[in-house]
Amino acid sequence: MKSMHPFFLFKYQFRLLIICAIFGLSQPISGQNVEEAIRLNQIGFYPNAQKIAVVLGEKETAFELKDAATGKTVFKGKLSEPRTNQHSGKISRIADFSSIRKAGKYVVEVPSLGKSAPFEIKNHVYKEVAAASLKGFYYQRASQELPEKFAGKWARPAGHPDNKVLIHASAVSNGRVENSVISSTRGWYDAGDYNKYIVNSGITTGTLLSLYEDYPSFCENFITNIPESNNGVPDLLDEALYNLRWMLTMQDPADGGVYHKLTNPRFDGMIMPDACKNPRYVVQKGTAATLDFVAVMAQSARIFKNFENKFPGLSDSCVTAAVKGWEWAKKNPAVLYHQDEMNKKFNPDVVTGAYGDRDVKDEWVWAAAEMYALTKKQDYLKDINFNADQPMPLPTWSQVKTLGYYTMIRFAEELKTDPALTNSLKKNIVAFADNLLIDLEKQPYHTVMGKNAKDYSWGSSSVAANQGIALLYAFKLTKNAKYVQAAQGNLDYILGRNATGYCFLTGFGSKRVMHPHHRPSVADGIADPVPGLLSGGPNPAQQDKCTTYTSKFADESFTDDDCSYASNEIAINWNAPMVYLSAALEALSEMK
Ligand code: 9MR
Ligand code: 9MR
Repeated sequence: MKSMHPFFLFKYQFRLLIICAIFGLSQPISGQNVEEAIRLNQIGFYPNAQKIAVVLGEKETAFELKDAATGKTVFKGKLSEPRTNQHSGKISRIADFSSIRKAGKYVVEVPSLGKSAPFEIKNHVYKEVAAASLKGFYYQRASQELPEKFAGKWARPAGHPDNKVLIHASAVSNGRVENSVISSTRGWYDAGDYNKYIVNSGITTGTLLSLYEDYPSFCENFITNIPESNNGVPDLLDEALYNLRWMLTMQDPADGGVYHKLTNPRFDGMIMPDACKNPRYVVQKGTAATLDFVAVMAQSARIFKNFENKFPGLSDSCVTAAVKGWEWAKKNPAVLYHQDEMNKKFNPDVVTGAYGDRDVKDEWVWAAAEMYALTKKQDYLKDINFNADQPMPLPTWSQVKTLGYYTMIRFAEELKTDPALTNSLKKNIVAFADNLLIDLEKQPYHTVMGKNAKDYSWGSSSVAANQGIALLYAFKLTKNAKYVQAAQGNLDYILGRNATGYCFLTGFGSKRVMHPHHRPSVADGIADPVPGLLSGGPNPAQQDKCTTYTSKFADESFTDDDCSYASNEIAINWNAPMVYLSAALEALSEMK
């Protein structure tokens, strides 16, 4: 366009605009035109599952299902009545092709619009999604080289050895003076940053271990190609153990309290792990960290008891750690982590992720439930209020009560728990699920996710996944398949049937997340981001102030830009429920 007269330039741009307008939302993806006004799970569906696509707009009333290779029409259907989106006011209709069960590769076509992303109908359709999500944790490993054999083109040298971590002034204790050195290697990086936070590690590890306890036989063949594969232990447990070994180092041997986090004073730059050289500290012990630690150690003790021959003494070490942690918490029932307060008293200032929980009642519930399940001692439940008469909160890093419910239910029979308590917890889980299901058929994307604008909080993809998990527990309790269908709907949401049109798991889908706020993905010079990581998803608060958001509507407030830590970071506590949901659906599909 060298030296074009301004008038022609204007005309040229105008023509471009018209062309764009004609082709509307379509954009070429993986070599074909995919109509973005048609939204669906870009991976696919089980043969007997509910199969739904969403068609944006009011005008169209019919759709076709076509064989992706031959273009042959296999089904013609009518779109539903229009639905109005409560967040954006946009109108859409539902295309339901659940009756098609034949395995194959298909597209949905709305004649005047175009074709959807291609997808499959087949058994084990989420096998790769589930395995990649678990493999995502391998890529988050600190202190370890990732060789090509396991990491493919994302191979990288080890970063953050963490064998010389400093005791922060806030963390001094008997035998550990300020700036003395401890070793605290391994563990997973928390997220797009490289720090390691016990509170967030707790819910993450607990969620993964619960998948193992809920679907043990599925986990036997849940394979991710990690260095420990073939050691006779499920990969899921090997992966969890990588983090568990780090967690064990975070307990102060002097008194059993657990450091809140292992961190740089400030975030590393957007550089590779091995390029990071800043000193790292363990900071202040706290009750939330200690109780989350106790819960995970108790659960691990239970699980690794059955692997005594592989890991001699591990289970006992976990018991000891859990008991010591519990005793510390008893003496320190509500020591909160106030980062700003801490920084007023101690140097250096620490400004990385705070995970500053203001209420530890729920951590008490979770830890008590796990200790009780481990020891069968009623004592642990003394003074613990399960508050089953109040609405059940969805698990998040700051709210873990429901993890305690899940464990109490899982072991109710074995523990001969008071039926009054068990029944109240069961009722609460089912009530939570029923509440999610209200008005499902009015939802623009036909998902329980997003009914409430509050679902679009920081890390909203994990809200979808955790709702899915709660629904699967409701299914276990009632055997009513409607709960599995709704859980599946939330996986459909994550994999593309949502208001952004993105498949939120890196490495998957036709409309992919390419620029997560994830330091290795930004710094490694490889176009594709590290795979198997769940992007946070829409978050209308837009705390990152990135300028590339294109919408303020709650369900659209997402930008695939690495500036966006508020909508497009990845995090271990979001990946874990993604692993659970996709793997549990696979496990359940095998049982039918
Ligand atoms: O990279 C950091 C990310 O992991 C956190 O979630 C986020 C919020 O705490 O902060 C990111 O770091 C940014 C910092 O807060 C402000 N300066 C720019 C940093 C990198 O984008
Ligand atoms: O997931 C956390 C979210 O609930 C908080 O609102 C947010 C701001 O404090 O921090 C999120 O956690 C980040 C953590 O602080 C640092 N590592 C990255 C985490 C995910 O963005």
